[in-house]
Amino acid sequence: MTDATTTNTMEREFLYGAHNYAPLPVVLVRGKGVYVWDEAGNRYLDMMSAYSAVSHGHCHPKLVQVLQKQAQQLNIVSRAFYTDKLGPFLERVCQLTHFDKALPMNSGAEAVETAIKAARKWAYTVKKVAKDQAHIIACQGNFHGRTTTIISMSTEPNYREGFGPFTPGFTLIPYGDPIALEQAITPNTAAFLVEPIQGEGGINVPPAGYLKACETLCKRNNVLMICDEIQTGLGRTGKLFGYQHDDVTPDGIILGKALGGGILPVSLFLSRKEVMDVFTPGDHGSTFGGNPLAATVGLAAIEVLLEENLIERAAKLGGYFQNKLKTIHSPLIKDIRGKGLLIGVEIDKSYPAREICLKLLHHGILTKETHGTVIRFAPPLIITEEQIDAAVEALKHVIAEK
Ligand code: IF1
Repeated sequence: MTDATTTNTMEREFLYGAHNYAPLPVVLVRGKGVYVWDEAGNRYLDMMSAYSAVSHGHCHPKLVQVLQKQAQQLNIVSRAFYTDKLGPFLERVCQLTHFDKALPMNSGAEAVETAIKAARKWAYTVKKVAKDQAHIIACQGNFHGRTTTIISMSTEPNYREGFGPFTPGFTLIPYGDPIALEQAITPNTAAFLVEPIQGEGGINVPPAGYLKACETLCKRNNVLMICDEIQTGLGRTGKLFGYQHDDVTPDGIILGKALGGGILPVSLFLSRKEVMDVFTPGDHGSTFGGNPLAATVGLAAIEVLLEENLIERAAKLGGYFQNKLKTIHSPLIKDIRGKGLLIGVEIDKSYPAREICLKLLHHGILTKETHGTVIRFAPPLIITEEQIDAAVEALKHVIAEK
C-alpha cells in the first residue's frame, strides 16, 4: 500500500501543504459508487463518503453527465446577471422543502454565515432588537464550520486556540436540554441554531421530542429556529431532513455537502419569506454561489436522490447496519448510535479510534474517527447489505485484534 510512488505523493502533500490535516496513509486516485481506489489499484469501501458529502456515490453517472453537458455550456457568470439554471434549482428546492426562499452559497460554512446574518438582520428589522444587541443561541459540542465567526460559538478548544479574538453574540447551552434553551432566551435572542444530530460532536442523537420542545419555545418567544442540516440533510438520517424525526417546522435550514452530489461544493440557506426578505442588493453575496454549473448539479442531485429512493434506502439500510453492528459482542464497544446511515460506534478509550481506522484501512475500509473514541460510519446511501456485511466483518476482525 505504501510503495515508493505513494510515499512520494504523500511527502509532497506534507511538504508543500499546510498541516491542518493528518490524513490516513492512502492516496486515492479513482472512485465509483461506494468504492475508491488507491495508486496501486487497491479498492476500498468508502464508509465516510467525504463526511456525508458523497451520498449519491462517487462519480454518479447521471450527475457526471449533467456536469459535463453544462460545463460545455456555461459555468461562471457571477450573480450580477440572471442565468437559466439558478431559478429552476431554487424553485425545486423550495418545492421540496416547503421553504419560501433560498440563498445559494458554496461551502457549508458560508451558508451558516448566511443564516447568522439573516437571523441578525431579522432581529433588528423585524423583531426590533436594539442595534448590535442580537444574540444567537447554539449548543455545546456543535460543529457549524471553521470561519472565525463560526468558531466563536465552538466549544472545541482545538478549533479555537490561537484564532481569537472571537465574534461576540453567541450564547452556548447544553445539547439535548430544552430547559437550558428556555433559560437562555432573552428579548434579544435572534435565533436558536441547532444540528438535529451532532456529527462532529460524536454522532450525538438528542432525546426524542427535543426539537419539538425547542420549536415550542422558539415560537412562544419569537425566536427563529434554524437547523444545520448540512450533514443530516437530504436523506442521510433516513428522512429527507433530520428535523423530520421530531415533526417540527424550523424557520430556516442550512444545506450543503450532499447537495453537490459528491461533485461540487453547493450550499443553501433556506427560510420563510419574512426572514429571507431582510436581504437587499449588496448586503450579502458570493462570486461563485449559485453559478450555473453548481445549480445544474444541485438540481440533478435532488432528482437522483428522489429517483433512486435514497432516503428510504438510508432508513432501511441504516437499521440493518446498526443491527449488524450489534452482533459484534465485545466489551470494547461502548455504544452504537445514530439514525439512518449516520452511525457512530463508540470504542473504549484503551483502543484508540484512530488505530482502528488505520487497521480498517488495511482491511479495505475507509473511515475516520471523531473525538478520539467514535468510529463514524456514513457510507454513500447507495450502499448494499452485502457491502455493509463486509464492513461489519472487517470491524469485527479489527476489534478482535486488540
Ligand atoms: C472538516 C466533522 C463532519 C458540518 C455541519 C457545517 C459544516 C459541517 C453540521 C461546515 C462540516 C465537516 C467539515 C470537515 C469535517 C466535517 C465533519 F468531522 F467535523 F464533524 F462532517 F462530520 N455544519 N463538517 O458537519 O461545512 O464549510 O466544511 O462545507 O475537516 O472541517 P463546510
